[in-house]
Amino acid sequence: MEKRNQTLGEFIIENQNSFAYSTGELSKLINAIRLAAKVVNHEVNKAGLVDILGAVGDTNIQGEDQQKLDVLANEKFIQTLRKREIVCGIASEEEDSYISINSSDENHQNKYVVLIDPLDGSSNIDVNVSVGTIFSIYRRVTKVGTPVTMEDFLQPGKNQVAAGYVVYGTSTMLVYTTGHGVNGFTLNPAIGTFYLSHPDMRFPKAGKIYSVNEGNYIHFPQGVKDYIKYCQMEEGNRPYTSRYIGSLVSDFHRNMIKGGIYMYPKSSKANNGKLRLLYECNPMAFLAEQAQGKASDGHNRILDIQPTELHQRVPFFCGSRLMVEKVEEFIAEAEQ
Ligand code: P6P
Repeated sequence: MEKRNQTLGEFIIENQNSFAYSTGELSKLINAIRLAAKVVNHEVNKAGLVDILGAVGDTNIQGEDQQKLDVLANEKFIQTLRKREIVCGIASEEEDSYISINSSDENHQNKYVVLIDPLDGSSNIDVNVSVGTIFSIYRRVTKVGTPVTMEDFLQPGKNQVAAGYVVYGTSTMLVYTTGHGVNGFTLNPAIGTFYLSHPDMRFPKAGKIYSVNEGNYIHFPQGVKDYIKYCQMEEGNRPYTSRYIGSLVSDFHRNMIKGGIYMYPKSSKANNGKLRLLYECNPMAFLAEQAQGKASDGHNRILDIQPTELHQRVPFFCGSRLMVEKVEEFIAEAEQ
């Protein structure tokens, strides 16, 4: 029987034994993310009313203007995760390097590292367009009880034990996977509870929506240009529909429900594209594959890429499997 209206808390408990290494810590970690999501949701929803819109006048390591809400979301997630004695390290888009968290209890050694994009799409904040939080969870690979090292963070995406996002949209949803499918929970703001609203989410195998910033068209590789023209041709079930919100989480979420492909290709302006492998592409790729979709850099499976730097960027093609395979065909053909 489908358990709609099951709360996120009930769902976590019921599925705890399916988690890899089910020692209850991963459940506590997902619960911590749930709490931080509610706190950030509260701030995002009132952003227009209090002085947290706009930029802080500082830039992050990406050289991007930090929005006040970016900084606030970053602080809330780090604070919540740090307090719960579950993680031994955190990496964030908003932090130059990773944060090492030593357990205050020498008998309880934390085993998980979390990588987050605390508020993705923040350029949309001041224009009231949806934004999101993306998270990615690994077990550490270095010796438990010792301080984390960069090696704990530079793991290929296929090692993730959990990943998900929060989309602060017309409603606030938390969507995540622990490697056993993808489930979506909608927040009832009146009582602050997430309810299972989208069980077992799947990408439709094909779709008719393509999401890409076509303002960069002339800078794209030829194969990507050819695919975009293919999407626009009057042929069969085409032309497709172009939808681009400028917020990865929102474009991904819509495409997973309706079918579609999201693309952030490399270009002559950005040789590795814009999206970061560790805390944007890997978690979204894990979700995509768990939802029967696909995620590649145009040639290789995202989850197989061995990271070399914390903030490295990769070209990103993600969504309905047949659409990702089609753009890969165009890219390969153009490179022959
Ligand atoms: P552009 C937001 O900054 C983000 O990382 C994604 O959420 C979004 O899809 C993309 O960048 C938008 O980038 O260059 O098209 O404005």
